[in-house]
Amino acid sequence: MEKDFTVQMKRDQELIERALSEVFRDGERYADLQEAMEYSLLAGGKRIRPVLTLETCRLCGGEPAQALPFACAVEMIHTYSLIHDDLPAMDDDQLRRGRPTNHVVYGEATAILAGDGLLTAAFEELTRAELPADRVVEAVACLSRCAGPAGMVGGQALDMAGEGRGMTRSELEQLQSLKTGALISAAAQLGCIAAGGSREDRDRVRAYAQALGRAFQVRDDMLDVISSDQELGKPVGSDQANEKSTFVTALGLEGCQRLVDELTGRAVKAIEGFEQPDFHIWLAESLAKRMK
Ligand code: GRG
Repeated sequence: MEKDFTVQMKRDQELIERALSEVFRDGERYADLQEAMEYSLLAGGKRIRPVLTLETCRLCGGEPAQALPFACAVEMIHTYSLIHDDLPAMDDDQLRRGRPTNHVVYGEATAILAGDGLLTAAFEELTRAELPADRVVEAVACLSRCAGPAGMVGGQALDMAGEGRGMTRSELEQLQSLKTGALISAAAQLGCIAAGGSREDRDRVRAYAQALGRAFQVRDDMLDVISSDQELGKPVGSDQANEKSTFVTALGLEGCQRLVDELTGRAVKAIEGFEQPDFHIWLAESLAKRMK
């Protein structure tokens, strides 16, 4: 029978929760900025990206704890992107991770600053890793490229530009591989970098994460239709309300699941060459069926 890695995943998540709760512990507390950052950072969330960083470090022969500051940095960038994405100027959402969104609680100006604070502090967090300087520099280069205008922020720009008009499938693919895939790719690559993995390892890990990221986003589009506000902790039906083109509008639900399964197969194939790819295979297959 296939091994179940739920316990290992829980252990990683606990390690990450503890580390995230310490990021701002000894920092200065100016007005309600730190509270606003921690409100969203410590609101739960699946922690898929930082788990991927820790486990990819292990996959590439490293000790996961070495990669913990890199894992926290990725989650901090992810959280900033959610805070900004929920703002009235973007999706104007009221619920995230089962709680009122950051701007609903702290106001728009503080929510913008909370996002800015998390984004910049993420790079400071990278430098806290007790790793050779060349690996830290490589991590800074990788994360800034994947999260910035050539990656996630660029994807968000394409997303906004596409609202209210139909997008072609290739436009959608490009948008999603930037908006969602780039940060997932960074998460995996940072694990490889922390472990001092070879160029070949990095290429295999990147290919895995690119396919996983695309499958994750297509499944996310499906959940917006088939799940509930309560299960997701955010409003469902928002893509339709915002007139967004998604894979569901392009392929229908069945077509989407076929695509998720095909991409999952591609992810699994990309990492077959590693000695112990079982966790990554389990993760990809679990995410293909996820309900939240
Ligand atoms: C505002 C710069 C900027 C970028 C926004 C991440 C993003 C780009 C927008 C969020 C909306 C969205 C649906 C993005 C696609 C990526 C995605 C599926 C995010 C949700 O990630 P999960 O499911 O969330 O991992 P949790 O809460 O579990 O961490």
